[in-house]
This record gives sequence, C-alpha cells and structure tokens, in this order.
Amino acid sequence: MKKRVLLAGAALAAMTVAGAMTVSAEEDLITVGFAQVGHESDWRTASTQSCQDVFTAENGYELVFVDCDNDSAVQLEAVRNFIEQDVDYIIIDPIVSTGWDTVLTECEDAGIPVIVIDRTIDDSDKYVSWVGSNFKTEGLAAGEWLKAYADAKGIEELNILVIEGSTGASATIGRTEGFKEIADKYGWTILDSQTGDFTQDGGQEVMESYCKSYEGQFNVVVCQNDNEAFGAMDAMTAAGVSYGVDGDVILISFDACTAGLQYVQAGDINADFECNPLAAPFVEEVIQQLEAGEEPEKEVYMEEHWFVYDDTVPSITVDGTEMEMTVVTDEIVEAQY
Ligand code: GZL
Repeated sequence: MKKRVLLAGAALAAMTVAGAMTVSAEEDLITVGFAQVGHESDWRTASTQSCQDVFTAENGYELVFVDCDNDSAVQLEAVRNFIEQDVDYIIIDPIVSTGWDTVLTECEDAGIPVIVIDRTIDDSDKYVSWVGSNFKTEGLAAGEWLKAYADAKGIEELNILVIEGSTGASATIGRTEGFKEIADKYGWTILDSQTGDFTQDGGQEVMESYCKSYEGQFNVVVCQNDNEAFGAMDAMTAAGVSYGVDGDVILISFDACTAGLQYVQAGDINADFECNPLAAPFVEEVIQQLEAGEEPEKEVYMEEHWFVYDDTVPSITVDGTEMEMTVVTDEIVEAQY
C-alpha cells in the first residue's frame, strides 16, 4: 500500500482554520516528485509556476520540487531520490532525450508512475503519459512563415544564422529538424548553427560572434527561444545591425513568452512560435485518471499559436494543414504566461 503524506496536527489545524480545505481527522495528500530542467528561461519559470499552482495541499497534493540546474546527473539523482522517498507520482521534464531507460525501469520496479512533460524521452517508453508540444511542427511553421514573408517582401535570397537551444534537448532537435527541412526545400543557406543553451547570455555571446564572423552576410536570425532572442538583439544593437520589421535582419523566435510578445508587438521580433509551458493541469488530469483506475492517453499535445507583428502573412500551410498567424494585441500580451 503506497505511503501517503498524512496532513495532521498543526498543519491540518492551520488549514482547517484558514478554511483552505475541509478535512477529516487525517487527509491523504498525493505526493508528486517533479524533476524540473532548471531555471534558464522565462518559459521555464512559467512551467515551474504552473506545477506549483496546481500541486498544492489545498488541491490534495504535496509537491516535492527539484530544480536540476540543467545538469542531467542531478536530474537522474533527483528521480532516484523520489523513488527512495516512495512518492506517489514522478514528473520529469528531461534535460536531454536519452539515458533514461535504466532509471525509468527503477521507477517501474518501484511501482511509481512517471509522467513526462515538455521535452521528450527518446530511448524508453516506460512512462504513463507525455504532455507537451510538437517541436518539429514549430520548426516547420517557422520555415513556412519565413518563406511566405520573404515572398511578400520581395526578398529573394535568405542567408540564415541559427542560435540553437540546449544540445540534446528534444526542443532543440525538433525545431532544428523542422526548420532545416524547409530551408532545404527552398534552397536557403544556413550560414551557421550554434547552441545558445536557451539562455539570454548564450544568445548574446553567439550573436556577438556571428556579427564578427558573418558581418554583412546574413539577413535572417532564428533563435530557438525568446531569451536567446533578447540576447541576440542586444548583440546586434551593439554591432549596429538593424533587425525586426523595419530592419535589415528578420528575427524569428520560439516560446512566445510575455516579454517575447512585447517585442513582436514593438516590431523587434518578426515572428514568435509559441510553445505552451502550462502543462500542470493536463498532468493533474492524468494523475486523477490513474487514481480512478483509468488509462490516460500516452501523448497529450498542448495548444499553441504563431504570433506576428502584422497580417503580411495571414496564414501558412504546414504538412498540408492551414494554420492561422496571430497578430499580437495588448489583450494577447496581457493574457500570456
Ligand atoms: C521547450 C522547452 C524549452 C523552451 C526554452 O518546450 O523545453 O526549454 O523553448 C526552455 O525556453 O529553456
């Protein structure tokens, strides 16, 4: 019988006095261990907050949260500690997509269901569900939008620099694969593609190097998340390179966090391809299904939008599916994560 955290004594008294919950003498809390990638970006902050907002004592949970600081060894150790603590469920956002089968087998042997969010695990299927986004589709969409935008603006030659996300992360792999498929399809030149590790500092450092190595040779920069784009903008500004809807360089980003959308609205980022970080409500649904003895879906895809400054390109077609481009408004910025 799985050990449950019993809410009793002062904690129970405090919560009943506060009216936070109506409880019997002892209330079982479902313990959830969450091994988070780190704290590298605005997107990550929103992802963490989503779990902290959902997995509360008031909602019947105890969240055991570990920020793995972008270190895969720390993340594997965190999962093993969750097994030692005999939590009820384990959530993993895998820093990298491989090296997981051994520890997932240990979770399976311990009878602890694992739910993967956001990035994917590609060398094991020993988890109940994955909740996240299609990263390759994000890359394909960015490429098809760039083609339509360049055509609309009469730009015939595209010379592209890419600032990739963290090496080995499925978000990086998918966005890179999708965008390169379109670049190959239309015969574009990708001058260089280096990792900025999904951080603002990383984006700035890579862009500073690009501005020196490829001075005057590039007219598109693709950043695989908003924080890299913020750093790249600083670097291009310092180098006297103009970007955005009125600049010499088309700037594309991913995530579409609030700050990213503000830059789109200002015309500094031409297009921002959303990746939805708010997975926790969908994870809770999976846990509740398991609690009820039901079998959850193996894959749960999040809904996302493609944001632009204006309606130069109202829609795109990706893999035969028409997708609307969304012009950023004050209301959209206000409502974003
Ligand atoms: C994508 C997520 C990525 C974001 C980055 O789902 O894993 O990691 O795009 C974050 O902002 O660092």
